[in-house]
Amino acid sequence: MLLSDNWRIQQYEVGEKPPLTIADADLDDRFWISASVPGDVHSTLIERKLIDHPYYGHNDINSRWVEQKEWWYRTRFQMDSDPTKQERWELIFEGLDTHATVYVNGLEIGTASNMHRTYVYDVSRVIRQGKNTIAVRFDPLYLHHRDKALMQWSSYTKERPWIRKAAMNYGWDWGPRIVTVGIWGKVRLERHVQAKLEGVYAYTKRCDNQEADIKVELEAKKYRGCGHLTYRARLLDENQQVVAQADDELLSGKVGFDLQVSQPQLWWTHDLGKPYLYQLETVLYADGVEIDRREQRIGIRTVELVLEDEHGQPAFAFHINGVKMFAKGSNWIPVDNLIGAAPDSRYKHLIMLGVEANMNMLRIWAGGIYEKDVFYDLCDELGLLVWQDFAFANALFPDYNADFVENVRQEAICNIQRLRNHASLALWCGNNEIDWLYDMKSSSGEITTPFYGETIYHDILPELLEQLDPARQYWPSSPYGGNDANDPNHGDRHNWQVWHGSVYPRKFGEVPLLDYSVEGVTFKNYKNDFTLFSSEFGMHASATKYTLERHIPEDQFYWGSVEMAYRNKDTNHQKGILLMEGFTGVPQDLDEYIQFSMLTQAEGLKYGIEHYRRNKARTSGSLIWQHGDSWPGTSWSLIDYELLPKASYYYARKFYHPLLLSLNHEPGELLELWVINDHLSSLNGLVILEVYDMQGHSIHRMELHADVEANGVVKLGEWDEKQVLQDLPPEQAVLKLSAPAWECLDNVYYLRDAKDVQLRSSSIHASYNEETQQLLVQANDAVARMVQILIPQGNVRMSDNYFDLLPGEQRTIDIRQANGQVLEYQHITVSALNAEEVPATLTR
Ligand code: BMA
Repeated sequence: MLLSDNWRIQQYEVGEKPPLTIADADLDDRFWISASVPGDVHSTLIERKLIDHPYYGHNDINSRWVEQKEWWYRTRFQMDSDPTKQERWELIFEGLDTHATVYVNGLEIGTASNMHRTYVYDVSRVIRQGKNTIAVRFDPLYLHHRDKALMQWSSYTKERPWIRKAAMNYGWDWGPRIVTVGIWGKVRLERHVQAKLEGVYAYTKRCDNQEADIKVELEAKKYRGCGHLTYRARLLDENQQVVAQADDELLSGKVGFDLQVSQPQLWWTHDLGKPYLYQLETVLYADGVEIDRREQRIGIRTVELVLEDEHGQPAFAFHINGVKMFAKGSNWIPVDNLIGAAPDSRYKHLIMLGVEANMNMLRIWAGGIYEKDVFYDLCDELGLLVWQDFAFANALFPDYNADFVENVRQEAICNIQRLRNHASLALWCGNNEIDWLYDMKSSSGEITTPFYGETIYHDILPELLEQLDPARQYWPSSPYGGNDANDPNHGDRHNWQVWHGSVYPRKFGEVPLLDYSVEGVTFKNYKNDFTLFSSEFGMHASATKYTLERHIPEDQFYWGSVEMAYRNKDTNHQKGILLMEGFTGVPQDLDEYIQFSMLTQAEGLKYGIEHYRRNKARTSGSLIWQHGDSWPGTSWSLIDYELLPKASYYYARKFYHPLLLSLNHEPGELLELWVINDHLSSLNGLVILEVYDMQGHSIHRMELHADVEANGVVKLGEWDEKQVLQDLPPEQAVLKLSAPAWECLDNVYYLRDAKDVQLRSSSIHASYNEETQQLLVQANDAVARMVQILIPQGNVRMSDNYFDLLPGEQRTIDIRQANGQVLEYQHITVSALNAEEVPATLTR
């Protein structure tokens, strides 16, 4: 029974004694505020217009009082009869945020102290026929940390290390402080008789196209007077055909067995194959009568993180079903600051956008949550791998305190058991940046205490995983491995030279250095990075104009306004300016800021990722920081809060395409032409390099025959600028790579930084066909740089945007509104960096 209805909330002051009957069935709560569960207090108050939306202007500050109050939730439910002696009734909270006391019919049944856990309470002796009442009290969090020792390091706030809650709730360098409270997960009432299935764990021991060996471990919990227990497990394919089964006694409550599948359909990431899912159905019987059942989808696949290559050299490469893959993806933060109220559709849109951008891996970053089930279900279905951090980010944690450690242990057990059957789950990782930053901060003298938290990542988590998920690998931190922990020669690496200006190489114990200069923060530094795996890197870009306009007061809508600065939560806003200064030049107004920052981010990521991919013999992955936004800010995201992709997102579709034509070049140096093939079959055909001037005249054309191995990379040749450009000055050249016979995308290059490229003024013509729902865009007079199609509406999808056009070249763009709303095509406008904005004309 799902208990999502009739919830109401009410606030009390700390110390103000609520009525003694507050948790009783007959309390008159008609004047309480009705609330959605799952959800949170802020969302409820927003919905009822009791607070202004915290994402508009500085409103988040006006609702800070919410975190100071004591909040009560209440609901009622009906029981047809009293529980019998044989029955067990469990009240299950999938998410309580955070310090809560739970009452049923006026009796306190337990407490909770961790947002990341599921809490199960036995209420068999408390519930009864007729009306029943649940009441939950949430304490303000300061009551639970104000008497605790402060940690010397805890990024963005000192309050969070003792509180097991999404770290980003307290504010991060891309989001505001909104300390949520409430019932953020589903609430269920479950009935069991005699026994219940407590755990079903299934994993692939080995597999190939001929045969697979699946290991299943079952665990049942028996209650007093339980009969003779047996089980039946069946594996069904997509046509509901049974492909393997097992049944037996379950005397001790625990059993392990193998299921053999002949000619299995393997689960692959979507770029390498089909993410095929079987269904595992497990039924528990007592004296032959069915008493419990579970149905879960599993994938037959192996995923291995290989740390040493075939030559005995260090590696960091995921192998799926024995195939080495290049991980292409991004880092995932919570989809909204108001996590509980975020709809599943938001997950669907963000993950689908990832798939459409050719991503095959998402990393769930440690400062958020262990995601909702919908996230992993979608990744299983759509064929994306998940790198899962445990929820420890950028702080010391009090691992010397037994209660804290026990809380953490239960959190880990709960999430390992919940997630371990997902085909998509590739890796567990202990924390975000803690091992690396502890060393940096103790070297600089900022931390003088021991490494509090170390035992969690180096003892507790690996020990639990060995028992509960032996089939999956564990990596203690990200970044980790080598000397220092951000060493390019071992493990994974976060490249924060670019943007944050951190200086590398560095060794353990050295005082960390920052270089805040154009050269210090430039994305050109990516080319010095021969990492084994780049698990975080990126740079800011503005949100789209629509998103900013929606959340900023009109009189603040200019570059340099207080409100614009408020959208940027990063420390030292100068970094972004320096980055643009080196590439586009410093923007002078808001429109330029939007364009310049988007172009810099898009070209910067392209520059770095094409380098990593050309180097795929050594580098095996790139995960961009960051996928989406949790509020309408300016950040590292590819997709803004209103689910509108930035220029970098459309670039990602190209630079993450499994078949990439890539040019490697620096001013005055040789031009190298590369082909990167992530497909599992070899290719041959013609690759064409064409050089144009800004008026679109063809200056030079080269045709090269390419043979590319499966999952391989090849350099087709190298030439000096003069050979390729003839007499054309490099500032006036546009280069286009194409391979007409292959399923791949054209790639366009300029040979100088955007600020030095000599664009001519271009003009755009755009017409929208209401019948075909397609926009036809054409540039005239000159090459149009970064053509931008705008529609003042959220969640709009286009087949392409932020692209370049040669004069006379036409591009047809499919457009739709992804939430099923009507597309506001009457308001489409199109512009380019070097072309005035024009409205699209309408045709039929
Ligand atoms: C890394 C991440 C995040 C942060 C990002 C941008 O440190 O792990 O903590 O938001 O860089 O600074």
